[in-house]
Amino acid sequence: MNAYEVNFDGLVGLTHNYGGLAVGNIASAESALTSSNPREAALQGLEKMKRLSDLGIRQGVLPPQDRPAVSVLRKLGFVGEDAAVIRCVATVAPGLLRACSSASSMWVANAATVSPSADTEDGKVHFTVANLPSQLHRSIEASVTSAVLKRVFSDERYFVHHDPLPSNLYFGDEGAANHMRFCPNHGEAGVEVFVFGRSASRDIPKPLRFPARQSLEASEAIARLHRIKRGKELFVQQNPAAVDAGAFHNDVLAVTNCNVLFYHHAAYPEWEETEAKITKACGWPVHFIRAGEEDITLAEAVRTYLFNSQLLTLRGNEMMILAPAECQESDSARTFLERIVQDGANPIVHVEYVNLRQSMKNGGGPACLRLRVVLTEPELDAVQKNSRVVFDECLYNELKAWIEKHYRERLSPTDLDDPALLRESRAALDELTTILGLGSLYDFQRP
Ligand code: SUG
Repeated sequence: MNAYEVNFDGLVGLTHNYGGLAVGNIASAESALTSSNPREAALQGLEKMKRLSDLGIRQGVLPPQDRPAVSVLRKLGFVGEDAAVIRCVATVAPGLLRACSSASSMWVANAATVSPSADTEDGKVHFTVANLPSQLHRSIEASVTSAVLKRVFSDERYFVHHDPLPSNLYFGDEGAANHMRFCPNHGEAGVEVFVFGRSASRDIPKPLRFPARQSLEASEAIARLHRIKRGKELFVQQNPAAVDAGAFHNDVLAVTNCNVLFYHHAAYPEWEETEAKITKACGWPVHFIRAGEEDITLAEAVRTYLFNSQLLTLRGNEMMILAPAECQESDSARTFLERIVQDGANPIVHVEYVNLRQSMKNGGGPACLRLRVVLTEPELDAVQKNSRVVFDECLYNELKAWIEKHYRERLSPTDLDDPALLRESRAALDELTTILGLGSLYDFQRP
């Protein structure tokens, strides 16, 4: 059946800041406690959506979460008016205020794992919201993410929503960032590759320096829940050495689109074996575009996020790469990309660069900011009937004006105790739910 890959991007939230919260994420650690520009961050993300939409690629948008998460702070014993809660936590536990203020829900590649209807036994699109237990600030995203996805993909004839897995490191699940899909084209049955960093129950190599976030047990559970067609799921381990070099998610070093895998050879411990497994499971020819250490070092790949580029189908089988601007400034990344485009043996015909520096400073590149959802015509219609999250020029203009009206131009982690930030954020989100046609979504919107 004909189907589109729709990239749903997370809008950057009003509290975008550099709290240095993400362990194993080198950019986040390096930016820790510097000042951010939330307005610029949100506009950079919006311009990416517009560019892809202008290229004829289907684009959607998902709203940010309500931050600071006062409801979480209340569960931890802070009491009084919202402003009092924030003042108190800022004094006694500033790290907790930072965790509850992160705008990390923008990286919607970690929102959920999604299996298109062509891949599943029941012919429905399956969603499992990621529980993200390895980082406190991310573990508090799951409930609102569930509410958002259930609202956007609400038609039960087409969409199945699974609860997040039990919130424990045993079932640590990071969503689509550790999931890849191969297919002859988007509408045909594919092979889903679940990439894990460690096992909670089996004795396999693990990183020594940084945590591996995704567990094999979580990946196996999701493959079962999604009822992936027999023999069409694969489990592949991330290279522990790559996790230790800062590749905290698979998508830091690898990206697929249809029959192409673009990756750094250090992503997997045994790349030859990984390619052979994928080739066998697919049964159709796969282009492996593999960079070796001689092309770009692992450290430079992590610094530039070359493999966190978006790999997108343009028309027919032609594809493009949307790479972070940091790649254009890196001789090895840029040279490698130029070589790919010149090589007629692969379907990639075009490279573009995108400025996402505000997000990149927290370790979030182009691919982190989007959740891919492959939808057939009737499935896409069902989404469009229900809300206004599918991008067009008019929505772009409204969102741009909304960002310019509400977002601050400078925010430092020490500003998070300002109760005005909570008020500003809520006023903006309240307006946003109207723009996106989502109704009341957040706790603060309910009596
Ligand atoms: O979970 N950064 C995110 C970046 C997520 C990138 N996503 C993918 N690779 N798909 C993370 O590490 C930093 C937040 C802070 O430090 O305030 C952060 O959470």
